[in-house]
Amino acid sequence: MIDLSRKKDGTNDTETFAADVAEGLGTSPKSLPSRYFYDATGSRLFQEIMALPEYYLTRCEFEVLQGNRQEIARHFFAADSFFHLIDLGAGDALKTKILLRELALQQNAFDYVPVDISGDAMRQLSDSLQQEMPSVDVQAVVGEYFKALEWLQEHKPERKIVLFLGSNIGNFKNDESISFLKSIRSNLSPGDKLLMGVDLRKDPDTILSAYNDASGVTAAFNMNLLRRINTELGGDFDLAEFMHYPIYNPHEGVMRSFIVSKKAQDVHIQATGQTFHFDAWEAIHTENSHKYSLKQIEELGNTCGFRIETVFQDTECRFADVLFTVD
Ligand code: AVJ
Repeated sequence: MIDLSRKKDGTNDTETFAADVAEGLGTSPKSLPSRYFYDATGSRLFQEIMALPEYYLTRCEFEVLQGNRQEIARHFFAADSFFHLIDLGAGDALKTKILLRELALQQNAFDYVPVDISGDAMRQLSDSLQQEMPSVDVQAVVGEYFKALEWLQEHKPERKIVLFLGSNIGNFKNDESISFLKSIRSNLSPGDKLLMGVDLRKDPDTILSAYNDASGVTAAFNMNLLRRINTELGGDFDLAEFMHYPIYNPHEGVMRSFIVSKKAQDVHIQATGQTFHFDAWEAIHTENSHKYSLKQIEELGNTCGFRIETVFQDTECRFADVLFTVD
């Protein structure tokens, strides 16, 4: 396993978290970065979200990958040369395993490079693949996407196929998704590919329900940000005085999640030594989840130096896995 997660400037994770929280809560309108959802509790809650009846995204992508695995494998093998299969934000790689099972039928054609910021997740994934698919060569990388891609470009000159599944691109703002895809592109060469999962535009009620489930799991996932600030940064958020509030804007195609303060209140955070005031009904913006039309995805790809090779979709056209090529 390759660990690129250590910071050069000597700051630790808690200090970075505290600085990001201070900045987000100190600015108007207030916000918190969605990457802080995923501590152990948040990751467990996200697993629960993926199993919710309302959260169609995961099941749809499963259907897309399951139904098209042979064709996807054909595209990957088409160039007939060894490749690195780089899985950005691999996590437990449940969906990638559908492809790996198919790809593993051809030995020595590729190695699997899962990339994730969680060292625990990468250790567990390496172990489970060793058990389930011992023939697959696994080279896990712990670190942020950019660093991992740069490292790979420098150390692994062979052909690359990048996976960015699960509609994780949706969390970026428009300009961020462009710079993200451009930086992926800058670490790829002609003939390399990107398979990206995107959630498509659809009935706004279907989208809203996916982020406002009846059992309240998504609410707990959102509020986990405040719980984390309490336990890790010595905050005194009273969770009962805040509420989860998601809203979908069909014009922009953006699902936004907020945490709303139910009353005027002050919150003290020990780690930053600051008190933050909330007006009654003041909101913290916590997440964006973009929904795309296929036309927008094509434009986004073209802007960043990618060309669409094939679009794979579920039968109801709710979700797409788009295969891009670098010319
Ligand atoms: C993991 C970013 C794809 O935006 O749908 C699920 C996270 N947030 N429910 C998404 C999430 C609330 C999810 N992504």
